[in-house]
Amino acid sequence: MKLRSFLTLLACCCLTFTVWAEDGSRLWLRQEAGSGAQVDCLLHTPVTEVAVRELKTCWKGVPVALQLMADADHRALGPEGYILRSRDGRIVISASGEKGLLYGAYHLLRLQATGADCSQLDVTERPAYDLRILDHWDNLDGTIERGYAGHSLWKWEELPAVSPRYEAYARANASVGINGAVLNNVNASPKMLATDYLKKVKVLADIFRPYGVKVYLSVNFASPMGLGGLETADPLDAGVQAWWKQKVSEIYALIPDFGGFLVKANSEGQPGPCDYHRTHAEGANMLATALKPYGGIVMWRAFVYAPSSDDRAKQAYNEFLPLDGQFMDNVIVQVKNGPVDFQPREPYSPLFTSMKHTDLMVEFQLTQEYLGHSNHLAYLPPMWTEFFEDVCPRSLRAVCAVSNVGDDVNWCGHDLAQSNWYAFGRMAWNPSLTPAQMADEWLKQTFTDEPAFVDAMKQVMLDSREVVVDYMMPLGLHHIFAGNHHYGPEPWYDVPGARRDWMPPYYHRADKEGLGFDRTSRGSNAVAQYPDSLCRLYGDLSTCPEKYLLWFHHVPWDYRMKSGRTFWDELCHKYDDGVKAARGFCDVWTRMKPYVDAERYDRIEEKFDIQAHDAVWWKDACLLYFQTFSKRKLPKDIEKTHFKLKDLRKVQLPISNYECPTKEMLPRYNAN
Ligand code: GCW
Repeated sequence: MKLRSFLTLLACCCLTFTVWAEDGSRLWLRQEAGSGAQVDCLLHTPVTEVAVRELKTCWKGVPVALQLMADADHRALGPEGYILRSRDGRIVISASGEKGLLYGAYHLLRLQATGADCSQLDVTERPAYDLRILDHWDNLDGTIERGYAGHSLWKWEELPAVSPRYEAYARANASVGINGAVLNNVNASPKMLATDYLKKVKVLADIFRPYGVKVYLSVNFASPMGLGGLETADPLDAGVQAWWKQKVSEIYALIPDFGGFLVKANSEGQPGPCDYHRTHAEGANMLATALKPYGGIVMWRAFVYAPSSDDRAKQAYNEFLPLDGQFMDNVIVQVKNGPVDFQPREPYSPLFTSMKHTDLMVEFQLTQEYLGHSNHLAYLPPMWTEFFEDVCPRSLRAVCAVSNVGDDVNWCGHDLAQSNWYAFGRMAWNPSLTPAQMADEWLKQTFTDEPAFVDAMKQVMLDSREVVVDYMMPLGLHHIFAGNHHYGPEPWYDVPGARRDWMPPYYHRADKEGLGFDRTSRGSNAVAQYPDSLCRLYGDLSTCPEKYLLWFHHVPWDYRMKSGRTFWDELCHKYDDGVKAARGFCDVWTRMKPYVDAERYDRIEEKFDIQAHDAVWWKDACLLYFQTFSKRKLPKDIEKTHFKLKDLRKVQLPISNYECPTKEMLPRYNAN
């Protein structure tokens, strides 16, 4: 090769390298620009323009036509459904609404990116839910409550100046079907509704609209006081009602398709209707009345628990079930998947099978508050599938998830955590997609379709959540996290006089007899909140699935498990399995090196290394601590502990509730 051509080639390589730095910013949307495919669309709206542009840029196949159709078949698919068909040497994407065309375009591009055969297409799609929403817990000062991927994407100080990431965010959502974003934390500042801020919200809404993403806001129930200067926020007060009506009309004048409000009321210190001896339904309906003329909705959270309750797990049910049937039809009660709080594993919240006359939506959490923040891989779809085994997807009106997105270049802190954002959108569109299908799609689009890579990493992803459960809280253990953050173990954390339901011993109940929270009829009887068949199953120690054992039972240390081991030995083995599996992830990743660019390889390698070390920290902390109650030896066939309990008791991580610890902050053992 001549020197000149060599230098040109070198220059091209450098250019490609700089343009496509593998910093994770491109998510799963990594298709190279194509050769300018032929794309026809008679309709010209901002939404169809996005669809056409996406196809023209990336589609590399036969000509594509986008067609709006008004026949019954298309109308039956709703405004977002679509049909993709190969016909006479071209592909027709047809839908009854512009959003259907947009989602159809992304479907086609996904097929191309995953290497599917696009020659004989005959696909009909309709989303399972009309509302597929991401909740951001972003504060106006730029921090994100429980956010581990940097600061907020929304730069309130700079708006109306626009960051290119706003559009990139909307595009990513549209590509997986997410159609709503609640912009701010449920612990909401009244300032969010100030006119200055609403104008900034409008800028975001305008950018998101062509991507089919509606904007919603979390509101502080006492805004009429904090912002409006009224003396009360009583929902039955005429002045309060008038204030909300006026505020809502101001919002819709700026944002005609505004989605509505999300409300956390009378929970963890937030104000709410109960402050005025009104019910949650009265509070929600007052806001719903103001929003109704504009088509807006209220998402009212059922995440409530008072220090006086004998069992926190029972409280949402106790407070909300009596209100069943009292909410207006534009109110949706938003319930966390489990009865306590996004733990690595919880049984489903019994509200889902009891509140039959109220629209409900499930709230999942993508940001890994209780799953190793953005240091650990925990691919969440297996958790959602487990939930949907008990809760029929059709019984829900909508789904939402607390976002794991921040302003980190790779959006989610951990490159592999992008898969949870991706999968949430796909699942919300079609909850019967399997975790494996979604992992497969995501891996092929984000990395490579090389089978050796996809097969190995798919297995790692599918195993990851269960592995986290094993090394953190196996067999139904829950909430034994450190007192001042939710990253590491601190099962011993106890402050005399403090709220019991914020202390791990409240949840694990370790004593010389055994371990676990007795929620049977002999204990708190939370089990009675489940339908009879489940109540019997869970309530009997011999039939309770072992994964929920310590959630429902105080289990004697020498109880005989299905494996034939004593409960104590089984617990030790579970932790040990978790550690070994987490180390196994590091080994698999080492073998993936040939298939991954160096930048992402190194970043992910460091994350897996942290995860494996943290697994040992969890195992040693929990087993050594519980051993002070069980007074039993660790089984000989598990790995010896590396740490001493007294040293682990001293670990304090210098992090706030919106930071992920760095490797340097974490306890590490010497493997040799
Ligand atoms: O998971 C807990 C978190 C709080 C959060 C709360 C909630 C936004 O620890 O940080 O507050 O739940 O869901 O309201």
